[in-house]
Amino acid sequence: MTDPAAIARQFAFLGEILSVDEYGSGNVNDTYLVRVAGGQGIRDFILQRLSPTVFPRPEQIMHNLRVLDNHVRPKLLASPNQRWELPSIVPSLSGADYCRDDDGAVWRTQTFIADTQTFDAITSEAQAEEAGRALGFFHALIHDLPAHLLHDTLPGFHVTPGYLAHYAAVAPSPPRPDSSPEALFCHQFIDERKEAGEVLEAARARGELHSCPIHGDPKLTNILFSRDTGQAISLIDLDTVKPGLLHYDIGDCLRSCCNAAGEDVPLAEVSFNLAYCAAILRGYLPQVAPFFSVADYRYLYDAVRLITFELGLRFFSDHLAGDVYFRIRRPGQNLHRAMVQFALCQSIEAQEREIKKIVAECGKHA
Ligand code: GN1
Ligand code: MG
Repeated sequence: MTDPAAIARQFAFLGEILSVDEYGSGNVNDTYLVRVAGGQGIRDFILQRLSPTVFPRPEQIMHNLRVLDNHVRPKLLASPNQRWELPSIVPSLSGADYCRDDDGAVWRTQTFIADTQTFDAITSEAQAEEAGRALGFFHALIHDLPAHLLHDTLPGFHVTPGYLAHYAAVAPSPPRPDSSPEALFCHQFIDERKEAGEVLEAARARGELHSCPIHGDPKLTNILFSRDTGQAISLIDLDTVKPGLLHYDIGDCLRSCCNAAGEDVPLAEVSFNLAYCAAILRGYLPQVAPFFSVADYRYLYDAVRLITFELGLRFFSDHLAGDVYFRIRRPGQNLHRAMVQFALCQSIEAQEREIKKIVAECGKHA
């Protein structure tokens, strides 16, 4: 294991490194907070080792970050009244955007956006509306970014039929007789819904939905809220900014923010909160109205149901495959995470009519 403090010393910080500590709750990369004392006082930075298992071409991620920065920064400078921040890349001592350790893994450093906080669960409609507004603002910022400039850093990401094929390859069929009741539940849950896994890709193939640059991972803990005003002022974790469907993002934001208890909680606490769903769409839709089509509205319910199902499927498949993709902190965690997403999916399905009504109402006012 490479020493993160030794890696931190390879970046061009203007000052003395005071500490390097593990940080955050990400499931994929290794993340550290680097505290530096310099001329302007103490400043924090985020140092990350990009997961080589998940991202086999990490240099493409760094390329995309540069492309994103070049596209977004002039727009932000042109509208100084709108507080929105983008983490900047801190160069290495040799002037590169990243370093490699002895194992070849890529490490990069970005500025930490000061005076902000993240939340594990939404606690008010105002906060939910901010989360939705932030995603919509981000979509508007990147919508005109020419997609051909971006590498596909994670082929197949959010293409549900591909995850179903992976599940079929790792799942014993029929399920092993000694499977736990939880595992049997997951097998059956997936089996009953596998046809629905096509819904967004089929709409894309029919030309109803179109590919455009997206964030890829706009879950609640990737939204930064200002400590002063409570406004959402940044979306971080930009590794999956690449072409996709807006529905992957809005589906993921709704599944994450409307699961009022959070992502790793007892099953009894899981439910999809309709008031937060309405608030998120109230914040989101006006931002994207100029480029959101009638078909885009039509697939919103499908998006939140599908992305929730898909994440459960991804967690369960990884559990079956031996926890090779999502980091676990205790045995069986990916099975439990899958159960949480499937319980949330059931809550979404049970409220289908209400969710569609909310979409229709919010659509009228956007
Ligand atoms: C992973 O690394 P992190 O925690 O931001 C995953 C997302 C999932 C999320 C669930 C590249 O994101 O797709 O929604 O876990 N990222 C990747 O918590 O697979
Ligand atoms: Mg991520």
